[in-house]
Amino acid sequence: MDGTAQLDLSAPGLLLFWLKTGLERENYVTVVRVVCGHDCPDMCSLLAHVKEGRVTRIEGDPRQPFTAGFACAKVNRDAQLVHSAERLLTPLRRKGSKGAGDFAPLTWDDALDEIVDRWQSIIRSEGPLAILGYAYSAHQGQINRGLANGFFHALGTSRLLAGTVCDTCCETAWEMTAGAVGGSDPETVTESELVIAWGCDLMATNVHFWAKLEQARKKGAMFIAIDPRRSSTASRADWHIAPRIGTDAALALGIMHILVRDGKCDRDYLAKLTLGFDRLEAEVLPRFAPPRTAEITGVPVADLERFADCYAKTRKSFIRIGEGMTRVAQGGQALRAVATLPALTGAYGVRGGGALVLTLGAFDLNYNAVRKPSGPAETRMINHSRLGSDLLELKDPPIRSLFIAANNPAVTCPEAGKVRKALAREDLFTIVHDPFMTDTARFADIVLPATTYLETEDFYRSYGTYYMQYGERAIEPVGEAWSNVRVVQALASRMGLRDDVFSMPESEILAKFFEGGRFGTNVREAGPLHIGCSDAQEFRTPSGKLEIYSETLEKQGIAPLPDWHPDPADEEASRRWPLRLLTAPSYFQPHTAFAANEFLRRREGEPVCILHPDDAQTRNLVDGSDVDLVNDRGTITLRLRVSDEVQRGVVLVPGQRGSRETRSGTVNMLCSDRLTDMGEGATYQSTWLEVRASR
Ligand SMILES: Nc1nc2c(c(=O)[nH]1)N[C@H]1C(S)=C(S)[C@@H](COP(=O)(O)OP(=O)(O)OC[C@H]3O[C@@H](n4cnc5c(=O)[nH]c(N)nc54)[C@H](O)[C@@H]3O)O[C@H]1N2
Ligand SMILES: Nc1nc2c(c(=O)[nH]1)N[C@H]1C(S)=C(S)[C@@H](COP(=O)(O)OP(=O)(O)OC[C@H]3O[C@@H](n4cnc5c(=O)[nH]c(N)nc54)[C@H](O)[C@@H]3O)O[C@H]1N2
Ligand SMILES: [Mo]
Repeated sequence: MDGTAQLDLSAPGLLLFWLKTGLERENYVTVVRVVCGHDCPDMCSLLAHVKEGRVTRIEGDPRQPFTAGFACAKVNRDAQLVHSAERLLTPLRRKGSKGAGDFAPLTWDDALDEIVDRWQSIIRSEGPLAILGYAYSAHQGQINRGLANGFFHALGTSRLLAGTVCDTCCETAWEMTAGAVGGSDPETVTESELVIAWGCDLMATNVHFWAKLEQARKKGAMFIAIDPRRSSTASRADWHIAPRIGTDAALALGIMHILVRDGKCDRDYLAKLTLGFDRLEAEVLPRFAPPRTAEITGVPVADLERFADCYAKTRKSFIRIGEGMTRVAQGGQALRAVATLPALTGAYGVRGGGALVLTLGAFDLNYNAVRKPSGPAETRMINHSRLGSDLLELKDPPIRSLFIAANNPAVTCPEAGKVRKALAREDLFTIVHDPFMTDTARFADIVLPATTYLETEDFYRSYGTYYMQYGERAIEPVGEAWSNVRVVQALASRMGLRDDVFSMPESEILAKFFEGGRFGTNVREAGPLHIGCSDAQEFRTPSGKLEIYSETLEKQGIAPLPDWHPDPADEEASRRWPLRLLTAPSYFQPHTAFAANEFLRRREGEPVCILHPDDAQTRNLVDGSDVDLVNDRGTITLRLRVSDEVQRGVVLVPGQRGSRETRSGTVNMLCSDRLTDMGEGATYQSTWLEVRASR
């Protein structure tokens, strides 16, 4: 905050103050409390400084205890994103061929009329299932995301099984173990004595947790990072354990084997609050003695012993579980095994102990009022990871029109080559709603300019903390940009939908989330609200216990006990392609939502792949050269960096970068649309390939 400013933070919502330097009109600065709408577990409360209708500065809001007054290096610069010269200012209609990016402006009325005409004709001839429409996660507001999906629900179109590229595997696996509940409160990590970031690059994707962790470390807590690569988090840990990709279940089971062997289990906790430990102990753990575990994971026996010893010493052990390790063929088993570990020492029973993947399950909100206002309960669901093949292959009826908001699947979905091939279909009427001309938007028939979160008001709830908050809009929409809410309300009215949510302002829709629920507070005025969380982990499984053995999984034909087996399809692929893909969001360019911020693009640098020096040497590849990444799905070209931050046999591709930045293609053109063992998730890291000099 400016040293000269007087800011009254006690008044919620809109805050006005003078700059002492002058009383002229241009010196009015409005400070608006907003909520960061980007896809991130932290959900910052932010203060947007606004002058003459423009955001001039963004800073963290000191009144939010978890995000505590600092914003990450990306969001700090969102004034540049919202006022970027690359913003789309009007609706556009395609002139050239699909993908060429040749468009002419048209009015909103003409654009909406054309969309509605086409949809009505498609519905008349082939029914609503011939339309697929969705909004994805780039606007985390429950109304901007939810109402767009509610609109397609009410229309009875085909719908997206959303989240499969992201968290459905870890969410399902957690649910099968602990139930539909959140994990440990991240704010209690300050009281932990041992903190483990298990497959989670805190510095990149959960930076406010890192700040809390620092407080615990000052009090003497030990910090261990478990990650196949030396991530920026791992390089700052007291100890970095580097298992092979996809072997976390074996690692966790190996640690459990030692805890049992040495009599270090909390038998009382296991008997009272878990189900099936006896079977795990008899049927699974004997196979994970240290020598075999070391062979599978690549973690030396001495390290396994030391890790088990550290873990057994305290119940105040907090495991922050990341999503990355579940994006492999056996990802669900990995999560279930890691989530079982805190039960063995009883860590789930104490404040500062336990595990956290997501907190979503704790928010008992009436989402359906917005997401499912009316329309058929059942419809045809399309897995997000299979978007390309479904658009190409579905019949009875085929998809004739596609509406995408807040998502860039031509870059971020698996089989991105298939996605582009599908988007190029001349008989697919495609509408893309985005603030920017993305790789996906280039294929659209109609592009609609979207606002960013700074131009919208909405209700937010975090997926990595226990806060919810209403965020006001900081500025009026840039150009002719419309929010997701405004677009779907205008479309709903034209399509004749009568549900009240399609004609209410956001501030009234807010109340819908709380109908019949347990939160009675005036959320709009309250600022950041903590919903409360018990110190001991609650279990909402059928048995009311932590289900090490899951009957629900058994009924689905999935192994009911956490286990690890080599994956036959991965083994087969690895015989043909010697390197395994490792992928994770990069710090300055996670996914593509910040691609229009030139400063952040430059800070991230050009798109690269990273190989271990030995792998580069055996292939005669030198740092800084162009290389082709090749497998059965295609070839892409990136700049090579050589570094021992990755293991031998692995190629790391940070982030997902668009066509204008990469030399050719994007990494997801190499990733298969195979699904995980649980939750139908994406398996980006079950991708095998070779790296060669580019010609
Ligand atoms: N600032 C910011 N925050 C974000 C996001 C963002 O774009 N920006 N994106 C958000 C989204 S959508 C998501 S899904 C989350 C994702 O964030 P995380 O949950 O942190 O998951 P990933 O970044 O996918 O992977 C984290 C780490 O897992 C490691 N890893 C990969 N495979 C394995 C494995 O087999 N075993 C182990 N132990 N580790 C492995 C990777 O090397 C990586 O360092 O972050 C969210 N947070
Ligand atoms: N190789 C590989 N691929 C991955 C991953 C990985 O780790 N590795 N991670 C996966 C994961 S976890 C995720 S969540 C996905 C994310 O993938 P995407 O959902 O495609 O995320 P972004 O690339 O950020 O694209 C979001 C788009 O929404 C736009 N947008 C922003 N705000 C708004 C708004 O308010 N309204 C509208 N209409 N549009 C808006 C942005 O400009 C941007 O174009 O990627 C997945 N893909
Ligand atoms: Mo994600």
